[in-house]
Amino acid sequence: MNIVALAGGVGGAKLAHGLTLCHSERSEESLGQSGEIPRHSAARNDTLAVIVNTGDDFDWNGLRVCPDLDTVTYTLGGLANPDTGWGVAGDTFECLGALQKLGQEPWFRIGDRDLATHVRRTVLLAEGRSLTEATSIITRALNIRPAILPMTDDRFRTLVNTDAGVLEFQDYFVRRQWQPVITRIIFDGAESARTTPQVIDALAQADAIIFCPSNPFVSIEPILTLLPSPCLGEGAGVRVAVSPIVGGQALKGPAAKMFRELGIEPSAFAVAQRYQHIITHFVLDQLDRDQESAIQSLGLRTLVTDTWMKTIDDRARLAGEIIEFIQSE
Ligand code: FO1
Repeated sequence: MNIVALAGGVGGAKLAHGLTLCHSERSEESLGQSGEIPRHSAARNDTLAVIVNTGDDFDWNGLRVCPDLDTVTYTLGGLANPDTGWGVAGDTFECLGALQKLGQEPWFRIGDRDLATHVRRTVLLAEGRSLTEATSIITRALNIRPAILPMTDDRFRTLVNTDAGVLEFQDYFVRRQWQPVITRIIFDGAESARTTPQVIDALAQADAIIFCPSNPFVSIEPILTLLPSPCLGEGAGVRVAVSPIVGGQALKGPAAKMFRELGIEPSAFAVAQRYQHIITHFVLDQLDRDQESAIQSLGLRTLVTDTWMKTIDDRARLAGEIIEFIQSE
């Protein structure tokens, strides 16, 4: 079965990792620290492609930093910092410390090993390669088998209009710890940016498309704005969204706060409503079981389960349950 996952940062990367553990051709690194093979066995000639948001990307000291691409890459490569979900496990921050001595504000913490990724990507881009090509060179070097596909090779920046003015995404998310109140989300470049042939091809071959539990507004929505509608139409097969909102809260990040600031009560149902016209199936957490029938009334098939991925085996379990859910149709 060919699966395409749409992902942003940490939540999306975890489910994508779970899919590599129980579905697609597994790279040894993707087993992570535990090393044991989870009970969900991979079926033959299954493929996985992960389409990743690039709206969070920005230039840091002249380097192209792609937080969501790197979080997915490091997570699938078993390299990610397990505490933060982003950056490289065990990384040092010597260069950042030296930059601070030279007067650089250290609010965006780039580790020394992480720095290598940004240097390498920036050089590949300067040599004329697309972000898709640069990402493929980096993921191949890290022996990561699933395709990690930027949603576009063009310029696309997520800005947020807030009570502190219009902010670049990392300024809002990291420097100000997503505390400013959002009135509008702006996709700067959306009108001219195009998705890539690799994304179109992956979606055309997909038997199932999974909307990972990432922020609907600033991780999934940017990807959706770039996809031609037939990619997610009736002919696109099974399309499953996994709620990033559990018990009215986001497991990580500002998604629930954004819902409220945009005038919507955060809930699994609210997420299902946002996606209802482009999905066929919905996965919600057992904490929100009381919302299942309302979500079914939107015409969606539902799976209620434990969606909280605390451990690597949780990731494989959830991914396995979603694959069974897809195949049960
Ligand atoms: N998030 C933070 O909250 N603080 C940081 O210092 C930080 C550094 C960082 C470096 C590289 C990288 O790939 C991600 C990093 N992130 C940091 C996370 C990043 O801001 C978010 O993961 C995404 O932009 C939101 O999905």
